[in-house]
Amino acid sequence: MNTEVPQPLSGVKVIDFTGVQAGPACTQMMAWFGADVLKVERLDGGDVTRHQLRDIPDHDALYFTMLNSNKRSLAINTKTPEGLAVMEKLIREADVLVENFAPGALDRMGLSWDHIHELNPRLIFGSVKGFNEQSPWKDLKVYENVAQAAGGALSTTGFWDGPPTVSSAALGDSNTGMHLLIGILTALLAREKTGVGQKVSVSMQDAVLNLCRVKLRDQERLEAVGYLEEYPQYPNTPFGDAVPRGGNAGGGGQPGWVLKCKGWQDDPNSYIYFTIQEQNWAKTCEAVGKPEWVDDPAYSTAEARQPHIFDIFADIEKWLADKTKYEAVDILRTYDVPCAPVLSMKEIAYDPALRASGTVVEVEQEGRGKYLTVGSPVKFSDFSPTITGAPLLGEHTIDVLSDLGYTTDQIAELKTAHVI
Ligand code: CAO
Repeated sequence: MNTEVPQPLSGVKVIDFTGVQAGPACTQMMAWFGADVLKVERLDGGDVTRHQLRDIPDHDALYFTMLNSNKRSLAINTKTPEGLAVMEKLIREADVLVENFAPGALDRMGLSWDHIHELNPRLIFGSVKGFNEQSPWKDLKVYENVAQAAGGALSTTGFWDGPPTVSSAALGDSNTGMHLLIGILTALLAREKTGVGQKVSVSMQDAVLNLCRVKLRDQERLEAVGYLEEYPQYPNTPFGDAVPRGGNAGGGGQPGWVLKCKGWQDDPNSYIYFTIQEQNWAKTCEAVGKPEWVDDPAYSTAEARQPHIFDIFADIEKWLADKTKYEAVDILRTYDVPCAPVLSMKEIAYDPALRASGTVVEVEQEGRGKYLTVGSPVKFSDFSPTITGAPLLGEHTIDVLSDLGYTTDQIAELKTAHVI
């Protein structure tokens, strides 16, 4: 790493008027990459995640610390004229303002996009809502699973004989934050050319759908031909008129499934994900001890395999029965079979390689001590993000107001008036 290179986003001033997960995930990544991110929070407890699911009484919850590292905190009542005046001063000096309040909350506070743009035409305004402006549901408050329901993830996840199922991956929250980050960085580049900032909006429904595009592909295929040959339903169960839930089937042209390994009876994660790569069929047969499958017409093409794909997987499970998931992957990798052990969160937390790469990091947090969190999944050749602790509520209030030109007396008055 070249330590002389400044952090990529150094000098970018971000007002982080966000809460819960979608907005904070976006601004946290900006902070990791060097932006000066100031979290603006309510006086009464700040971001709700400070209090939710606490593991240590009287200390900010991991939910908060894991989404707000590398930031500063200003605690202020922005619904007072004095608090609004502080926000307006901050907006005049900032490059980016990000918010994810309920629809209309910022307008009610006196901070409409028109007003923000007037205060600082260069500022980029990033906004997350559950639904986009054209949606009949645009007034709804939205959390993660609501977005997964509306974005197509729920109806297509799970097993065909069970209910729609949520994903544990934050498709609605962090994923939307990442989309917003792409939009904000794009708008920052556009500003280099135009000198003017713009509003960047991402809805959670749209961001979920963007990740479910293969299911929209399948809907079109279904309407065209009436079946989806890579789904477990094919060819024995009739398809309806909408994409069904496909269990653990592979999403592309390569069939795959979750297969049991040695010890599955006692260990809920003793499984691998196994993929049959069409171009690797001969080596796959060799790997699982079935060389006779290579040229057998009942097995040698994807089309021939599909009607009895679960018998094939059952045979492969017999081969896996005396191998742990790690032993199995170690063998299969030598035959170029795309596969991985199903890792528990415990295995991930203690994985030395994820620690070495900075994907999982230990961070020192005031009052809490060391805790584990995710580091940057994005790796740069000239820069390595350092993850630091999250701010205490209002930890930087005095510093921020002093920097804005408020005198000690004025700050004391704001305190007396319960503005800060
Ligand atoms: N000072 C004074 N008031 C403040 C403030 C501050 N510093 N910060 C926020 N507020 C006010 C807001 O203006 C709002 O006031 P009004 O409702 O009177 O206008 C109020 O606090 C509550 O805002 P909120 O948006 O946080 O409302 P909520 O907690 O009821 O809803 C959520 C939370 C997430 C459902 C909603 O914000 C939402 O739908 N956001 C958009 C979608 C989204 O990002 N969801 C992802 C959440 S991650 O799972």
